[in-house]
Amino acid sequence: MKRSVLAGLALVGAVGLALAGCTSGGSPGGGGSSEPAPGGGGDGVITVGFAQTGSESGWRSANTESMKAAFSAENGFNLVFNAADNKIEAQIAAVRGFINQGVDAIVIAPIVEDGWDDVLTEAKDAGIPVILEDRTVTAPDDLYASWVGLDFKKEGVIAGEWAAENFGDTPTNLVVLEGTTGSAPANDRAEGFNEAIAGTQIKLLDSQTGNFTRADGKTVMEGFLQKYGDTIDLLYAHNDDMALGAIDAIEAAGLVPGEDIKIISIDAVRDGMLALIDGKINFIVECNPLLGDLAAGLVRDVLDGKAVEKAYYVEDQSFTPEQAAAVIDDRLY
Ligand code: GYE
Repeated sequence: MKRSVLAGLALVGAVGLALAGCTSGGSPGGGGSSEPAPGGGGDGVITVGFAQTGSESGWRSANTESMKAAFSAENGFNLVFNAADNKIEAQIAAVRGFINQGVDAIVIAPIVEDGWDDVLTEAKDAGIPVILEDRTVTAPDDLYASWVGLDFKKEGVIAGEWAAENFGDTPTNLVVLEGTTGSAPANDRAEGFNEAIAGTQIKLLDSQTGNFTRADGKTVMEGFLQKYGDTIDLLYAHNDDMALGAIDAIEAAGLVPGEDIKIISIDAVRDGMLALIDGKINFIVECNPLLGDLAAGLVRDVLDGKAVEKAYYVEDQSFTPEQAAAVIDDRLY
């Protein structure tokens, strides 16, 4: 598969790239054109149906905002927005609705990886291009035009390497809060982390889904604490929100998050970064949610008939408390 890495976006965000009108590096929408692109109504306005997962996390709020800002009326779009409350059937129904409505293009942040073949085939048969943002699917890649997002497996590897480096030589009991079951980030972040800690003295006590939410992160951590008490040394949470929920549970159990139980999480949203600076989280791997301008660029390019690659990876970075403190004032989310 052809893949392209969009480097340097982590701090400035996708907005910076679009404003710069960058034409190099194979980034989508590179022309920076304000010309209306072709699209249904003959008025130059492009109608786009966007099927969002829901509103489970801080990452998701930032992603939705970024998408709404990019697919704005000022930018020549008519955005039909749907958030599926993380219900797979509802998200597929929303995509079918967009097809019936005859939108010019469909953008999907797929809740789970599997089960997309039928509805993607229906979109293809209807001649409506599909662009995926954020999460990936297992469906054949000729069923969608392109994808833009993050390398979730690499995020897991970076988290796991930090764990291995800091705790790998001493017996360490690990619990894991997984993201939404069947989602690409939950699958890939687990795989990457497990590969990186293989052969170390880190031992997995338990791993359960917290559905990427604070509430479930807290509830599942309460269960872990009841079962394993203070034998837990390390928590790996697949996102900041679950780590923040777990912090509440750890404090309520009379333990000190970041000390009695070390915490690694992923996303680097503002609340997560503040907890990191506070010492309640020990290490965060970034996952950049500002994908709106890149997705909008892809929609324009595909409707303009330009060649696009199948996958565009946005680069992530990682933060210790000191590194977080140095950048917190410049963060966009
Ligand atoms: O890490 C999590 C969100 O798909 C990368 O979904 C995204 C994940 C993100 O709910 O916070």
